Amino acid sequence: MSQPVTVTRDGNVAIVTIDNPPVNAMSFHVREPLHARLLELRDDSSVEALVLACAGRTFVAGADITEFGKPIQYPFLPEIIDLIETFQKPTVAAVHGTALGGGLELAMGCHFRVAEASAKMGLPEVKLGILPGAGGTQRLPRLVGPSKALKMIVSGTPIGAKDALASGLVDEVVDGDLLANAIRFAREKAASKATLIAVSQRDDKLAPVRANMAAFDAEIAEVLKKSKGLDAPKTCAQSVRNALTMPFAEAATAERNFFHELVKGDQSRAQRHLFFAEREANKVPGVGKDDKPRKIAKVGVIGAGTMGGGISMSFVNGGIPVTILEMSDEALKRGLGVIEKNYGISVSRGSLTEEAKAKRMSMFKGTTDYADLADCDLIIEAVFEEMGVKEKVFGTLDKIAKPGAILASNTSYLDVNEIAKFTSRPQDVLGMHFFSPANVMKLLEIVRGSKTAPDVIATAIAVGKAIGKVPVVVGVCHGFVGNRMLGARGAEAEDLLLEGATPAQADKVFTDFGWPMGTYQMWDLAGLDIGWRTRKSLGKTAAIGDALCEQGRYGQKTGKGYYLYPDGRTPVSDPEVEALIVEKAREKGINRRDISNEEITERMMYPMINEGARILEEGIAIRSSDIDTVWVNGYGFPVGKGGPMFWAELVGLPKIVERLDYWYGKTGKEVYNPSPLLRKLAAQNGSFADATKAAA
Ligand code: TC6
Repeated sequence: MSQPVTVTRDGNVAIVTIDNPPVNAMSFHVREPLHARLLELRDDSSVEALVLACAGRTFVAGADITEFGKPIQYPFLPEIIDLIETFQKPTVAAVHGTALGGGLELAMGCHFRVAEASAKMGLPEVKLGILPGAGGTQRLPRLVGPSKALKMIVSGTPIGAKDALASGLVDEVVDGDLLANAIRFAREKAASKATLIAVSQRDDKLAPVRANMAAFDAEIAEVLKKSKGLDAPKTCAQSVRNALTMPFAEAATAERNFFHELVKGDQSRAQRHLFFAEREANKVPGVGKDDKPRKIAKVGVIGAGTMGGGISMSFVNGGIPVTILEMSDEALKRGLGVIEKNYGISVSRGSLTEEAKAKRMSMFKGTTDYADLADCDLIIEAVFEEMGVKEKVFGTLDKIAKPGAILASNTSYLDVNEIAKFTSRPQDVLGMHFFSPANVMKLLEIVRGSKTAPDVIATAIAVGKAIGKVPVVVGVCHGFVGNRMLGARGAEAEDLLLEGATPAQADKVFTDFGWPMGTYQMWDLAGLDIGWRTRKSLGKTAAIGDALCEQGRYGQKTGKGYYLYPDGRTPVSDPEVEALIVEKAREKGINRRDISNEEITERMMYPMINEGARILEEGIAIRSSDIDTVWVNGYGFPVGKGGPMFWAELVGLPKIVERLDYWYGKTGKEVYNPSPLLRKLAAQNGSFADATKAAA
């Protein structure tokens, strides 16, 4: 193994190189030698300048997240950065790849930063439920100004080298040899003998803002608008504010204390869990390094409706041209028109230029002829959810698609193994289940059929990541992971109303929990007629849901459903619906009673956990963290609670089983019958992760 920290010399310039693959995280085994070498170099009079660089694909991408929550060993990162600031000779960070979190904090400890044009810099700690704890909230405002620092730290979004140069974060952007340029830069600074000012001592960008704290507080209120329920964004903002109101050392100590508080909290544990969960989801048993992804240069999408259009936009946004097939010229024109309109909205919001819109539109080709899909590497169908329709589509695709083309269904519920049988190449068939709006939602459920080839799974993961999705591989069952659990979550929604809850009360329990909306709001958004049609086809009924549809109340699209929508979007409780609920309860002989918020949680969220446990038990999900990844990225489960399975463990599996048993005893409904796995884990005080390990 190579040394994590080495020192080389180029004349009077010392070059310290960190080499800790894959992303040069600042683990203890880097911090210890780095601290020791820096001490030596600071006091070495033959060294006139220092360059801090990294080997491999990136500059330091942060502290080592795996060390969080454990006792951290000395030397700590803030001490190392403080040590760099004591150098009385120029120190220069040479930044390539991504300087993130503790990595950027390290670079800001240097007097100067030189970056490659492709480099990205940011403080993404907020996404892990923490704040930059090594001076980042203090040094970044001094370099780029408090307003920009506030936005960068609260959003966690990195900026590019050009922006970093313009805002003062870096001093030079280079196109050629980064190290050679950083050495040249360091040598020039040493030769100039100019006074060196540590970043912590700078005040020029703080002073003007200090003069109008009310305006800055208004900026804080604005950036915190989207951070509902999360502690880290608020703490980040507070810490940046401290840069204006406290001396550096005092504010840095406060920052460190905030860090320690946040890192041990449940929200940060949840968000760190999600960080690793997302990466773990790419590791699929039976898919190895030798299963190289196939090349996807051109994609075909069948269906230009809401899903097909959104899927097509996702690929085009990711730089992959798309041929969209529709049944008629009118349908095609309508579909492409909607896509153009959507891009137009982005232009009007300023997130896309007219040129970029024109370029994207030029990457779509519309057709009504299947033969035009013959050169596509991946073809995804997004047509009507009916096996007969899928049979026709896949039978035709089998005839026209080139050998090796991947044939995917965007089905939400249907059996992918059945669909694969409609072709002579089941090894090339899989499910790629996108979530609406497909150009926005990050989740991609990759449904692995019994015959799907490993390299087809590898390709779906690779192309999914390339277009910015979060892929999770799941097995074949009705509704896969997400929709199957969603069904369990909504199973008691009708009865809760009949027994005494109101849509507004139950939905508030959900929004207070951190969901973007509650069940009835979600149904109104999706369209109540969809469930009504399904119920009718299955011979099922739902007293309230059916009655609403019979009155033409299909949800938002008709201006009323469980709620009224006077402005088209915002739900308002409707006394008529409440009267309807009372009437239906009376018809059924149900005495309505007060339903507590706790009961709503137990009867909606615990069955969802139970279904998750069944899914895990059946091997439909590979690991419990995959289920969490599905729910956070596809259904708005609050990140600060880490996904349903992580949250279940916070609540306590014994408690969940006890309450499921209670409701099962009372109602006899199968959704409450605890799965054997859940019961076993609760009895053993075990975790879902243990169950995954045991199964592996
Ligand atoms: C911080 O710095 C706080 C400081 C205050 C201190 C007081 N630690 O994402 P990839 C692993 S907080 C440990 O697939 P990419 C990752 O799990 C930190 N491990 O690669 C994966 O492991 P696997 C602030 C880490 O090229 C492997 O590296 N920094 C860390 O798609 C490859 O990762 C961040 O939040 C880490 N810091 O993207 C940045 N980072 O192969 C977090 C990565 O065993 N990192 N790993 O599965 C990233 O955003 C991305 O990894 C990336 C590279 C953009 C650097």
